[in-house]
Amino acid sequence: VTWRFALEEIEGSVQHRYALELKERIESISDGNILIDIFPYGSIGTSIQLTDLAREGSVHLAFASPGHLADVVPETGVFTLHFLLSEDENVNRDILASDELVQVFSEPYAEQNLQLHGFVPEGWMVWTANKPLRTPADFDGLAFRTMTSKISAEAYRAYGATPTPAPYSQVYSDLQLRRIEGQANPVFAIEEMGFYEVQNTMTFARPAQFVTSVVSNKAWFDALPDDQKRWLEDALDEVSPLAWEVQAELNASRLETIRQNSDIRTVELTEEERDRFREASLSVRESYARIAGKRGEAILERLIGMVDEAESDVPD
Ligand code: 6CS
Repeated sequence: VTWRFALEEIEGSVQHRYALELKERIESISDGNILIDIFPYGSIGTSIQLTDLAREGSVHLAFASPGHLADVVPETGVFTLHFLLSEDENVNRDILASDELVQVFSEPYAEQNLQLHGFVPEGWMVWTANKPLRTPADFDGLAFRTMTSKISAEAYRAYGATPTPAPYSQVYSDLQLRRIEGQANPVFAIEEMGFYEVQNTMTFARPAQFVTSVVSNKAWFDALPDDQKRWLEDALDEVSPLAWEVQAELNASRLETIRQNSDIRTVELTEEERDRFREASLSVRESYARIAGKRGEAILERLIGMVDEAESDVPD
């Protein structure tokens, strides 16, 4: 049999490396009886289209990023909120990899015929524009590309920007044509999608990690023979820590690549500057609660609790 796995990112990306690791494990444990066919971003559609294909079962496995998915599974919009997770990347890694978090979200995903397998952090979001973005005032009226869900737009509306939702594949040309003036993505993506070629400043504010989720068609997953289910779950468990290493490595090495290939300016915000964004971001939690309802609100509170608990466990 062949399992089809659709990616929201191109070859060489964090998602692609993840998929290759999964493919190797599944093909080996099944003695070549299961093959994984990887579909990198491009040929089969935008993130939302990939999610639709996974919901209807045309692809078995897919990445589904909350930034887009939140219009389908509103509770996932919590990952688009700024200054919510920890400043400590390792705390975030542990929370995002926890069984508890997957359990909390499994019902909202299941209602959309999606089996949630886990969350994958891909690094801090970095802002690009043709100027530094040091204060919310720098966002004033800025046509800023966001992922396509309503809540993703709210995060930047709160800073005064004019949010311009667009699929990932459209961002480069929209920047080139000046239909948008800025966007946010992890460094590895800014490099591989070439955004640094059409922007002159990267602002490091660490507002949020880029988080994605790994899903499968629920009916397909439920019907898998027990041994195949176990192979998939074990392989996903093994790949998750590797993905963490891959994102760290790519985000570091590609910053060097960007520096070598351009004279882009990099701006690191001070804690005081970040505080202003933090303050401005808080109202978006109310928008989230409105959109995601009671269950979403409970998830938000639990996530805040998990961060607090994990941070108090961290030795100084
Ligand atoms: O900005 C986006 O739309 C995309 N960014 C990344 C890093 N992965 C997939 C997502 O769709």
